[in-house]
Amino acid sequence: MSDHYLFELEPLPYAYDALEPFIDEETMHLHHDNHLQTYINNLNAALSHYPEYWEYSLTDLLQNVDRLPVDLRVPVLNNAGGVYNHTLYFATMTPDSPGRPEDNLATLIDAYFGSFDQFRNEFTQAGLSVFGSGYAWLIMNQMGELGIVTTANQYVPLSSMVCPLLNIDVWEHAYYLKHHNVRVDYMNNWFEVVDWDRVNQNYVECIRRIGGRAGGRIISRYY
Ligand code: MN3
Repeated sequence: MSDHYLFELEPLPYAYDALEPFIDEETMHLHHDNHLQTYINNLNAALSHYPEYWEYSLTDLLQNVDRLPVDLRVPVLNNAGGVYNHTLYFATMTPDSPGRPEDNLATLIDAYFGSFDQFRNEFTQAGLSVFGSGYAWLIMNQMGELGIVTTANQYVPLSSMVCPLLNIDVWEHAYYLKHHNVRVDYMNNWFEVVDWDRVNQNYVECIRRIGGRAGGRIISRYY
């Protein structure tokens, strides 16, 4: 992915059928090649009239949305959000999932949620609570603390104080072909393919980006 305009679709980091039987091949084709491509096309189309933003990364666009020209705000929220959210979603799945976090991340999740099973239960409840289309997220704040949030549509919990580590797309297009309307089955299957190593890398990057004082404390405790 070029990190600014013109944004381009990157291939998946694994084969379309690599997440079978948990996430089906046809869904991955449609989701990546059609849905994500459409967000990229729409974002490029919106930005094409505003060369002054062609150097902006997705993060720059999303963090400065209130300062953009009025005509750009909704297209950026929807489409830069759509690109960011799907890129994270596809990047944090893998056919080689260890099934649960390991090492430092496991320690952190235990510290903030009690246990991985408790985290998994809370995260699943969050995903099920999204009415309509949206996402559930594992996020880190500027204190280095972990939390679970949900968002509607393509909104992103991304700011100078919040950094996303992991998300699950609970729009129906993410699961309807295989799991029909049973979102909990999809979420249970998704947990089998989460790339916890990647989530741990995201945590380290988030500490770098927004970590601040307390982030340093967490780093020195766990790294
Ligand atoms: Mn989607």
